[in-house]
Amino acid sequence: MKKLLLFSFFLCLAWNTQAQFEVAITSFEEVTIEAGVNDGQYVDTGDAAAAHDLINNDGQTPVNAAGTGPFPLGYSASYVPYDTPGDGLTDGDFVGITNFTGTVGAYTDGTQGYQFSDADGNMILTFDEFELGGLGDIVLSVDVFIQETGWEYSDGANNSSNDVIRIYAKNSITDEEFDLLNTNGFDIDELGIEGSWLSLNTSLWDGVNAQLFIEFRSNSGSEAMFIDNVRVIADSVIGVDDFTNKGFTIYPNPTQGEIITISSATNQRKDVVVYNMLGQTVLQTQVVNAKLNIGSLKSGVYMIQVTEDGYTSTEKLVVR
Ligand SMILES: [Ca+2]
Ligand SMILES: [Ca+2]
Ligand SMILES: [Ca+2]
Ligand SMILES: [Ca+2]
Repeated sequence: MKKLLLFSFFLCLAWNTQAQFEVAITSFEEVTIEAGVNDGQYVDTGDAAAAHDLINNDGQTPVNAAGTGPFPLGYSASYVPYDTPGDGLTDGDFVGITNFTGTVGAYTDGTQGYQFSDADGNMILTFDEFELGGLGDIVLSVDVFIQETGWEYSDGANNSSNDVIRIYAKNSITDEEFDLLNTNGFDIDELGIEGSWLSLNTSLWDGVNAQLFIEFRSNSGSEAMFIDNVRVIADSVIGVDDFTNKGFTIYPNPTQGEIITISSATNQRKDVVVYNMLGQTVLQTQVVNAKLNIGSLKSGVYMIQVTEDGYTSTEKLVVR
């Protein structure tokens, strides 16, 4: 843990402000919803008394999708019953990717979003892991529309008397969780969050992979929530400007070979340290002829720190 903190600190020093970098985005437009083809109610064919992953059913609204586009972010749904199981999603519910605008008016991006409703238990949407290696000042944002209706206060019990919405990010390394919204212990009716689009956002852990989870516990068709426009954006990237300014270049990067070249304007002796994404040193050496042997590194994302003549800079290194 100590190493990780130190690692984060020096990365902060090395990072420069850049234009925004899009990392992972979904607007729930991966699959086009068409009337009579893949819309209407979703009927779970699994056992409502047992926790299980939900599968897409032919001819029904899809609940899972693989990511598409330049910054793909896929997602998959699962179900966890109440302590005393109810019908779950086996009774047919309006959940999954949707173009229904009767409640929300319009989506915040595009023509589709994702709906949760009447889970008679817990419906959970798990998003693909965000790859954040080499990136900093990361922001996760989610647009949410919570239907205006009468919700029930939650005392934390996993039963049909409790309605809970929880949207949170999880650090893939430490398992630390951070809530964007958690109505447990509250009555949604009293939070002033119903009936309009809310844009929730939070900073994520620099350089560390993370995941988004959305959990929905409800027992009524009038209790619905819509999600759209999930975005992970980075505002900075490791010292590109420093490398450019000092004439530092590392190539090839990404690399598939055993030798990379680290050149600079003055080409003096360089101290090189390579860290893995846990901040652990995996290679430490001096480079005198601009050639660095990285044959000992497994495939993955690393940080390479180069010091020459008292000047230090850090860059992401991808080994394939
Ligand atoms: Ca959308
Ligand atoms: Ca249901
Ligand atoms: Ca209400
Ligand atoms: Ca309820």
